[in-house]
Amino acid sequence: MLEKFERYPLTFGPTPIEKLSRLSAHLGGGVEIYAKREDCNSGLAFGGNKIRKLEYIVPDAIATNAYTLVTIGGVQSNHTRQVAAVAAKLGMKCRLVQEGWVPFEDAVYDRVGNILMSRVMGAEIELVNEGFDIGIRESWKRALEDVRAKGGKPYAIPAGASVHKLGGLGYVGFAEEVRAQEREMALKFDYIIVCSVTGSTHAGMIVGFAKDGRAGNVIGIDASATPQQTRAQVLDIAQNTAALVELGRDIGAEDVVLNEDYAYPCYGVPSEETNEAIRLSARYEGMMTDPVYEGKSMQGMIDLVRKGFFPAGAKILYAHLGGVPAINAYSYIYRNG
Ligand code: 5PA
Repeated sequence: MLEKFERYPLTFGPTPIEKLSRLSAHLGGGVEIYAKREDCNSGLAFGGNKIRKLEYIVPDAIATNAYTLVTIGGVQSNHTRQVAAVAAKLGMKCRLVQEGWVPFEDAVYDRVGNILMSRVMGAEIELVNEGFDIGIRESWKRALEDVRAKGGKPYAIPAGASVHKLGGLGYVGFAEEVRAQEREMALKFDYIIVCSVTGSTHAGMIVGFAKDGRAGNVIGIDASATPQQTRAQVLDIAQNTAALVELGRDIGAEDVVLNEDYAYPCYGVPSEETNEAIRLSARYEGMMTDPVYEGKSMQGMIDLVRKGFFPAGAKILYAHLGGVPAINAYSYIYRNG
């Protein structure tokens, strides 16, 4: 589906699919859970889902002769850390706007994890006191203007690389990769679980899996706590991406499955149930997840298994999108494990 698009390799190659046998057994053994390890996809500062998206955006940045990648996220954004790594790898500059999206106060929240690495990688960081919003932000537009005013050549990457014309392509590629792995493994996944916030990961998967009739089998777990906005953004990106890759069929609201039940109490703050899910996956599989994103989709998947949402024997693919560095900024919660 992606043959006509240029890809700049930033990942190691196809990500491994790992069977989570102990977690599956612990949950009653009625379903088979696998994880696709997007968290291990690259050597660029711990990798993650943005690296896969950026492979299709970087050729455009290079073609425009841009010199500074400009993007935005929360203080512990994984996305901004991955953009900082890509800029370093390409020999570009990086300008990051990091807003106060998360009402969480750990003493070292703005010193450790993602933001620490972005600083070490040389990104110029501006902290802005604004709350959570996945839309286009004034602070980001001001940063772009500022780079221009100083004679620089900025390349604009919106939050999560999502509302970018090429932002959905990476996860169309994910679906193609899964199909190839399914052939090798001689199995087919019945459900794909994905954490959704700015939307292009989920949207790309919808388009990629629509190709073999599985759009509705992609179960988005909202971690934004503003699900109406996330749902609308997923639909919009999926429709634009479908047109771009010439999918040959329209994507409609009915193709977007977004479960809203696990984002509480708000974006970036884990519930007690999220923390239990993080501990469960860590203790049964040695697989770490984070309190902002993957802990919530892990919680959602576990709860849906326990509720009997998936039919007996179902094969479930949990997309592990990365994000573990942020757990350092939540040190007090996990001080005793
Ligand atoms: C993020 C996003 P989307 O934004 O594409 O919906 O992906 C959600 C998601 N898992 C899931 C992890 C580990 C993520 O980092 N992170 C954002 C960030 O700034 O880091 C874009 C919000």
